[in-house]
Amino acid sequence: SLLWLLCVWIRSSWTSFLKSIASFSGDLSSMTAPPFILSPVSLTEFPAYWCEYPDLFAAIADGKTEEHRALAVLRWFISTLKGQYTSRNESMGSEKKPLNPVLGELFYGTWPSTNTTLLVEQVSHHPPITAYRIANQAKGLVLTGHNAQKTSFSAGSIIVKQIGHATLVVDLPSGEKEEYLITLPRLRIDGLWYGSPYIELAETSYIQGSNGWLSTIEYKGKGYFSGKSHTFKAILKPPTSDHKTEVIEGTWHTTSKTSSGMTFHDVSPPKEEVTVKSIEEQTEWESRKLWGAVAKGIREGDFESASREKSRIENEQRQRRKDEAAASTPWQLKHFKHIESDPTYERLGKLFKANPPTEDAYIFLDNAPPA
Ligand code: CLR
Repeated sequence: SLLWLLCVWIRSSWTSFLKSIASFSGDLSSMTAPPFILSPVSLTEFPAYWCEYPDLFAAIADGKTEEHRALAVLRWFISTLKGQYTSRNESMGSEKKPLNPVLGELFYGTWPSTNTTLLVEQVSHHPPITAYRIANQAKGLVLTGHNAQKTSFSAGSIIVKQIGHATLVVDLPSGEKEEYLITLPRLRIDGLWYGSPYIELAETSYIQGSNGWLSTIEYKGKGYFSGKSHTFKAILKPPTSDHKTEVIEGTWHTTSKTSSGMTFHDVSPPKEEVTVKSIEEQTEWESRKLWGAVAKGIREGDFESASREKSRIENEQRQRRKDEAAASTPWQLKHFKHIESDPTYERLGKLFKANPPTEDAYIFLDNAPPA
């Protein structure tokens, strides 16, 4: 029957997709995936996951002591993980391949409840690198970061090493600045053989405060120390022995507790998704406008027009790069400036022996568009 043929086709295109992953390491974004695994959302939208609980972000500024603020940073960070790593499974049934942003692609948003703003720019296409800035001006909070991925294949899973880091700057009422360096966990994409990929986090990530407080977050999945998926253990270590170490355990997509049994984080309340201008109000470089036709094709199952529109965008980009080369006028970033080594990363990274010891960064040019 027709259904049988369809199943056979899906299996064979999925199998050949898996084979192409297995024989490959590097940049997954450039790989062609079968249509049923395509997401209509561009990677430039992903930094919005950092602030889907804008109150928890804002609460960092209300911490009266270094310890309270370090705990608030950790609580906010853990509370972003569910959105970052499980939300495609929730909204689309499995992890999907996001649209690969073009150089210069932009994504702007706000969280009106707390007057928090988001600005994202695709700062490199090859390899894909996304830079972002999230600010709550009234609270004196700014998160700046960039991310890229290195992928490899191991024991049936895709391993994604996240490259890049984020820094959070807190303007204290005293006029001093407190900084936090945030590193990112390693991802494993499992469930590939069943055609329903999902993410598990692995290894360790860190949050180092300039006040000396250090969070070490260890991630485990099914079959490790608890047997449960999405398990983590965070240890918040004080700079001196005047304070005690906090240990927090739980599953990041639900809740966690401190060692005294108090609830530490709970992501069951509804999240606040980022608010974005309507497509009609967006410029040609803004993600949802730029990918509008492709996204429509994917959403409606019209993969022919999706792939036609995608080729049109990619050809346009290739032509643009050729023209730039011919005129010797390389593409200029709009909101960020690239620096080879980030002094904040080096200074704070030293405190926990960050690996690598130095990383590049993208500095915000302080030119957000008017709201
Ligand atoms: C991007 C930065 C975000 C967290 C995040 C979540 C999901 C990751 C994504 C990052 C990078 C791209 C990614 C994606 C999951 C799947 C996708 C690794 C790290 C790859 C390119 C697509 C693989 C295709 C399979 C679904 C078969 O803060």
